[in-house]
Amino acid sequence: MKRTLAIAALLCAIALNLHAEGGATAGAREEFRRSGLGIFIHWGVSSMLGSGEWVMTNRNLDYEEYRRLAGAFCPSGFDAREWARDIKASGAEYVCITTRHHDGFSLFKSELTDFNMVDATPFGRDVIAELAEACREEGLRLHMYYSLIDWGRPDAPRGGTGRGTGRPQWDGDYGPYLTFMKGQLTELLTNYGPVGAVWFDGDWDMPEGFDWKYDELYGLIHALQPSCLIGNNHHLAPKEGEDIQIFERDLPGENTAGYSGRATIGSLPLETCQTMSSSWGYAVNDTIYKPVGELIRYLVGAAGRGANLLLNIGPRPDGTMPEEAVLRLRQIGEWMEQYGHTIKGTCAGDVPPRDWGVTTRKGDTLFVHITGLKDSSLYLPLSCKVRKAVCLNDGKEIGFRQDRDGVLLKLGRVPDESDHIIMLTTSDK
Ligand code: JFZ
Repeated sequence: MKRTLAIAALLCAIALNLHAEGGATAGAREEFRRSGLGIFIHWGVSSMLGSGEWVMTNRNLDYEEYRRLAGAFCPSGFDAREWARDIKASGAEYVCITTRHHDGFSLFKSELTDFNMVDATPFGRDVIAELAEACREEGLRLHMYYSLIDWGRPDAPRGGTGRGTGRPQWDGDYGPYLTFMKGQLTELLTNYGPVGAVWFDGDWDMPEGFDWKYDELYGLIHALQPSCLIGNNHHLAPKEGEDIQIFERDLPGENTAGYSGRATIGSLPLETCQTMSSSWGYAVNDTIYKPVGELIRYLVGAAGRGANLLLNIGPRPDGTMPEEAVLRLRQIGEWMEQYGHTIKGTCAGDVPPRDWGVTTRKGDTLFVHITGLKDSSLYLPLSCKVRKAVCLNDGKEIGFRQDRDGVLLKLGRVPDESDHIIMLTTSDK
């Protein structure tokens, strides 16, 4: 009896502990944390207008006329396998795609609205089904962006955006729209195999205090796929039921884009999303892409803050990815091939982010990522002992001098690579 009790108590303690650490999503959270890089895709009928994914509200397009765009959406160059291969080549571990953005267009077959890829377009193919299959083949996890906002549905909450699309007045009853979203989420989590994460967006559109009933939405997701992660781009501290914390156009701790001022960093796995060019969704004149060195520094900067980078591409209306984007995927991939192990599976390192760069740690190895230094030596405050220092860019050992408070690295020259990496083997003092 005593033994049974003890075992029961132990099981209970394990269950409680599991719950505190993420319960059924604990494993998926850790896998996510180790991922380093994901690729974001913004694509839909809005891509056809070539002015970004906010074109419907930015230009006050009529909601009924907008739906007719779908009748011309026939992306003859769409090839999910090519997307997945190009993405895989970057070293990314997952893909997050807009299954439905604020304009309300669903990229997947849905019984709950005709405004979807299969029923409303001459293309008639389920893009999400094809991408899910291609991702499985390439070993990429699939994440689903899902908008809470809908600028075309009369029953969707009327927030700060989408006010000029001609929809009839909202009656204030959230029930029918909530039912619609639950129906769609059920489709998404039932018809496409394992979903790595659902990525909500649009919370910020309604006045503070509006109840989106996350308990019901999140509960449904975890009931359908217990290990599916939930993230929400609400720019606030994580809410109950969420598995990851999302930052937008900012590295955790920064607030350059003005979105992250209220987001205190919690203990959940972190992700920050950023564009390769300026726009999320395809824009004809959005041709200036960030140099690959800048993207690598952003990726490294995220890793040094314990975050994954979700790097965006806006495919063209014909379904192809801009060459500039494909080139960068390849270049990032070449870098990852050599140095991916210095960010994937690491945690933020001993030295907090500095102007010169960041640190990441894996076991007894500390990686020093020097991304902006105009000196040939660098002093690091450290409480551990350094046994060995190797420059990964040329494989050579470098000199160092240790004192009570840290170590002076003698780099031998002023670093000029996108990321000059020094690998330190450390031990306790
Ligand atoms: C959101 C979307 O609106 C955007 O289209 C894109 O999908 C991006 C990844 O996420 O961006 C936001 C989020 C919040 C605000 C503005 C844009 N905001 O608070 O004003």
